Formats: sequence, structure tokens, C-alpha cells
Amino acid sequence: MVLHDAPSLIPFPSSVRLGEGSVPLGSVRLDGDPEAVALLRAELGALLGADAVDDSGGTRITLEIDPAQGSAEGYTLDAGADVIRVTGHDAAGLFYGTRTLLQLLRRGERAGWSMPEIRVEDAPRFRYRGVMLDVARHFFSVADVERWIDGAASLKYNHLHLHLTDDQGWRIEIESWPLLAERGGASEVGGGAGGFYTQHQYREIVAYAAARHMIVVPEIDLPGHTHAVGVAYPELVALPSLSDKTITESTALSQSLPVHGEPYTGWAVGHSSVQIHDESTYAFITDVLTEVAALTPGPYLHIGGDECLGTSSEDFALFFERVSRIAAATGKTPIAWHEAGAVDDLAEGMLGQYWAGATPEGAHGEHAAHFVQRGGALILSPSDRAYLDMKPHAGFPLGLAWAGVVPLRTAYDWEPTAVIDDVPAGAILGVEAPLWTETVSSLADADRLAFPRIAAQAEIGWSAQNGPERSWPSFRARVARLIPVWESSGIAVDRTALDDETTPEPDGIPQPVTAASAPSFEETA
Ligand code: TNX
Repeated sequence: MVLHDAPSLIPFPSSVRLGEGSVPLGSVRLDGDPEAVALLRAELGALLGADAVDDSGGTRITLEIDPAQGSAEGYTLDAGADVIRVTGHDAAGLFYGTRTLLQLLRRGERAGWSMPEIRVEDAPRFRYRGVMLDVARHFFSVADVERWIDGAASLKYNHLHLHLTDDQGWRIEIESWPLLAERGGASEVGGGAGGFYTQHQYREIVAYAAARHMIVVPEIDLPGHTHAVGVAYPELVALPSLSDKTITESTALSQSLPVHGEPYTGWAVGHSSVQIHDESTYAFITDVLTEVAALTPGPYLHIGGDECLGTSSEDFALFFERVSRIAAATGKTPIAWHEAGAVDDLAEGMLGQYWAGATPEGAHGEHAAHFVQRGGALILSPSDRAYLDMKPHAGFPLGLAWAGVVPLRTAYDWEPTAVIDDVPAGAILGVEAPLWTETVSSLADADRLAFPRIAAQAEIGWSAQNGPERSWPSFRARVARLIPVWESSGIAVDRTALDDETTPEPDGIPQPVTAASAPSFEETA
């Protein structure tokens, strides 16, 4: 059953009891865990006005950690007459409780800011809830990445996968191989200037994410997607392997073909590889992965492995058997795209990231399952559901459509434990929503492709399969009410996402609900 007065929370919590009244927030004071208080004070100050958060009066907001309550990343939120209490099982749980609190804020015409009287008990379904930003096809500034983190953290995502290297640009300073960033970073799709993060800037991103309980997962894509390495150090990279498909598609798009040692600015994939039979390649990779691991407090190091279309399966196996162990030797758990599961002797315990369809065809499912057979686990990013860069409808100006057009309803319609045959549910670490940026050159464009579909993957990753409100009609109604909230925080949203859908009203008569007809942030009180 859909509760029509269910609060507009995404992802929907494990349990919600809504009271009758509302809690005024015209003036609040915060106490409790210093870190959580500092962050929420700044956020409430920006929303309610600095004067409203002056610690002198009004509604008391208490933020506490109590490991005796709930489970990992879980929290309870109790909003009564004039006290709001958020208790996290751990610091992450407390942070998520404050995300729920922020989603509950409403501004009434006369009454000003308030939230409903409510009791929420909540904890996530999956440990890994990721978003990916491809900063290689187009470069995004530190400030842009921080805004992206804010949007994802508000939906309780806890991992940010940064796709740091690809044919079109190398985005992270490596001190032992300085030309990678200096030369390999000075390009992007479409011919723009590109850019890279200094190690100092990268640490800033990692720290900003950590303060919002997001772990950064760096990806150095190998052995393919390495054309930019050859712009910096031509001897490390093989000559481009130009398939008929690459030639036809590049011609159709009026994009130049890759030329060894020169910047590449088109969209083609699968034409590059490091020199698999040169020892110097492995010295280079050891240096790079060691530096990236040292910049990474999180447990994971993504080493790519996708779309090596010009590489023989023998060479691919030779490479991955060795490089998966070089990655593991840094002390991190390596992650690879699921194609690497074709390799028999992968380092044990690696994670596979599955990107083919929600109904696997060919060997994709087997390759993914191989990671589990080797003692690892899976992150699921089915491209026809979870890829944020697929067009949400055919005429959408941004995005690609190779995995299909993915409307919001399709994005919401999949079950992580039902994708890969013959793996136990416990081997599904979680889900990730990737945004590739061939067609995305600004944060506003990234947002417009991501929102609201990013909310679908957030709910799939967090909310129990049979939890309350875990249905399309409820989700859709909650999205409609959150669109103005996202917009008021500066996020560009695809307002057409709900246009072709209808939802049953309480009296059973289906009514079209469009983002345009959704209430504004002010009117949702
Ligand atoms: C496939 S799926 C890629 C990327 C592209 C993306 C575009 C996968 C692991 N790799 O190289 O950017 O499609 O949607």
C-alpha cells in the first residue's frame, strides 16, 4: 500500500512513524557530536539563515553517537514538540540521520521553516552505495567534484568512484612520472584544455568526501583506455588498434582517429593498450599504483580492465594476473570491471564491477561470477538500469544510448541479487551508478543526466527490497516532491523525467504527475 502522506524521503527508511504535528525551526540550537554539529550548523545556517542557528533558543537538535543502538551506518531520528534527537550507531549513521532531517525540512508561507513530528529508524541494505564520475573524458574542477559529492551524500551514497584516467586525459599528478598529468592531462573530449588534480588537490577531495562519509575509490584504467599515457610517455603505449567500428563511428561523428603520441579528443573506446610485453610497463604501473594507494585512505583501488578490444585474451590474462597482484601488494583491495573475470588466475579477493545488462547475455554473467569464486564480491552497475549517462528518453540532448534509453522507471526497476546467477546474495557488496562524460562538459549537465535517476539507485542501494514505500508509485511521488528541493539547492534536474507517467490517486483515478506540476519547495509545508 502506498501511504499518500508518506514523507518525501529518498532513500525511504526502514521504518517511519509520522506524528500529527510539526516542529518549528524558525530558531534552533544544536548540541552533541562536534563534527556532526559543525556540519549541520553550517547547512542549516545556509537554509534557515545564520540568525536562526544562534544557539540561544527555539528547537533543540541533539546529535549523538550510540554504538549500542542499531547497526552499521544506521540511525534513529525523533522529532517531537520542541526537541529533535538524532542518534547514529556510528558517525556515518549520525550523518545519514542528518541527511534525513534535511530532507524533511519544509517552508510554509506563514509558519516559516518546520519539519513534521516523526520517528524514523533506519539502516542501509548494502554496504557499498557508489556513484562514479568520469573526470577523464571531461575534466571537473575540485569545486565541481565537491558539489557532486554533496548531491550524492544527500542520498546516502557512501562511495565516490573517480574514473581518473582514460584515452582523452590523465587527471592525477604522479610525482614519479610527472608528464602523465602535465602532458597527458592537457586534453579532453572536444578539444578543451582538460586539467588534472595535484596530489594536494586530490587529498582535498578525499577529505571533503570523508567529512561526508564518502570513501573515494580511485580508478587507473588499465591496460586499455591508456592513449593519454602515450601522449606523455609514447614508449609505454602500443600503436592504436583501429577497428572497422572505430573508423565508421568516428567518421559518422566527424571525430579524428587516435594518433599515437598525440592527444585524442573523440569518443571511441577500445583502441589503446599499454605495452603488455615490456618490463618497463610493470615498473611504471607499480609506481603509479603505489602513489595512488598512498593518496587513498579507503580500502579500494580500481584498475579498470574494460574494453580492451585490440588485446588478445592471452595478453589480457598475462597482464591482469600480474597487475591484479601489483595492485593487491599496495595493501588495497583491487576492483576491476567484470571483463577481468575472464582471467583464470586473478588475485584472490578482488571485487568485480558488473556493467553489462540487468539480464546478462553471453559470458558477462560468468565473468562476473568468477570474482566471487575467487573469494571476492560484486558491485553492480547494470548499464541498462544504473548508467547515469544513458539518455533518459530518446530526444534528450545529453548522454549516449548504447545500452538503451533509460527512463526513471526503468532505472528504478531492478533487483541487485537477481542479476548474476549462481552467486549468493551475500556476495553482492552493493550498487554503483556511473556517469561517463563523453557528452557532459559541465556540472549542470552532469546533474541533469543524474537527477532524478541517481535517486533510484540510492533507494535500490539503501532501502530493503520489501521495505515500506519501496514501490514505483511511491518513489515517483516522492521524486516529484523532491525535485524542487534539489533545485533550490542549486542542482539542475531533468524536469521531464516524470512527464509520461501517471500515478493512481487515493480515489483510484490515475492523475498525471509532472515535475512542472509538482509543488514548489515553498508549498510543500
Ligand atoms: C562504456 S562500460 C565504458 C566507458 C564509456 C561508457 C559510455 C565500461 C566499463 N566502459 O569507457 O565511457 O561505456 O557509456
